[in-house]
Amino acid sequence: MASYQASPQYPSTTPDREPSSGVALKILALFLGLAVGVLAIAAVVLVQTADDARDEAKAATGTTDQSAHSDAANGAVSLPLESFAGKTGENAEELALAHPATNAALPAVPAGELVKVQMTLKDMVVEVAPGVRYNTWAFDGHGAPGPIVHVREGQMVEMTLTNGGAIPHSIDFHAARIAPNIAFRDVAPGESFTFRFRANDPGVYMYHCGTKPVLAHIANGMYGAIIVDPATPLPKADHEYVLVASEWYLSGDGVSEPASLNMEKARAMQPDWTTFNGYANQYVTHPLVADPGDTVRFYVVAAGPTLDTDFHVVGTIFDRAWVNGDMTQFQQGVQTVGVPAGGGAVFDVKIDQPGMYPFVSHAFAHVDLGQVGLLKVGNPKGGSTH
Ligand SMILES: [Cu+2]
Repeated sequence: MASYQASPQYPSTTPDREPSSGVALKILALFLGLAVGVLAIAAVVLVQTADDARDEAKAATGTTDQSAHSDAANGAVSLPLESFAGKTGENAEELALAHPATNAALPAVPAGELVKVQMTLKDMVVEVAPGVRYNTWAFDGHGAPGPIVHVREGQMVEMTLTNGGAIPHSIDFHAARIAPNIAFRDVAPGESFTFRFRANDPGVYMYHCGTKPVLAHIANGMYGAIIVDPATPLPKADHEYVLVASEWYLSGDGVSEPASLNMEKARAMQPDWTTFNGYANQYVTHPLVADPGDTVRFYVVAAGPTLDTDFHVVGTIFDRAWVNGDMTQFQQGVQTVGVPAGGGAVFDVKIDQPGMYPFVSHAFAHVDLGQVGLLKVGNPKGGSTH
């Protein structure tokens, strides 16, 4: 089990203090100096005494019980934190096979000028890894991430959030230019709220609950992707997949009973699981598919709540990468692109040779924790290498 060693908090910034014996020695030295008139000798003694005092003070800083007990009120974190990484239910392979993968396919853009989006927030249990259940605040019918919203530049989005949960929630669309205190306001339990924004900025964006503490609301599953197609379409792609990367911080292993959020782990950025589309390794068990020679487009959003995703497809190079979701230009021939928490990017790969091509966050601790999938090109023989 990975865990941090308990470590002392930052060393005290209090200046070194001379112990009382130092003060006594000072007086003694002064007395002696006055008595014998050998001030030079006394000065040498004082310097040595001060050095000793500093050493003592440093030693004391290192050995004093500076306990790292948490103080929830000021956000401090108590280390070590117990990790449940890799703890699945028994027969994990069977459970993974039985768990249907989240549909990553980009849905079509709705017709018309106005796109109505309705989401109902619900307190619900979802599975985040084989046999690992978690108490989310998530979107009814979807879990986490929420539904993929796909519109075209210039369309009006009408968002209605219905709060079917127990506490206030809200929804913040990064694709909108709108006063957040009005549009992204808290919606009380049992209430609905509707606002509109025009999607004038093409890109791939995150949406999420913005209710405080936002760290908790995102960590509990309140996030998703909104894709705004540019008015001038991107080059044709044969497959378009949406991957929302996120991490999970568990209060227990989630096997015997559903886990909830461990806020200390969230603050310490020590996730138990990291995922694409909410479930560890789901596209390893149920790969995304393409035919040789197809152009495959990935829309990647890093939902966090805190960690970035370093997107990379093993065995190929991005033919086009719209970095940071800047749809006005793409980079060519790049290997790995950082997608910041709260950001998005678009990637094209064209793979001619049949095979199993892993897509990962190349920050490889994330792969160990579940942020990896496979793109199956053609009908290859043999398994994957990662
Ligand atoms: Cu919320």
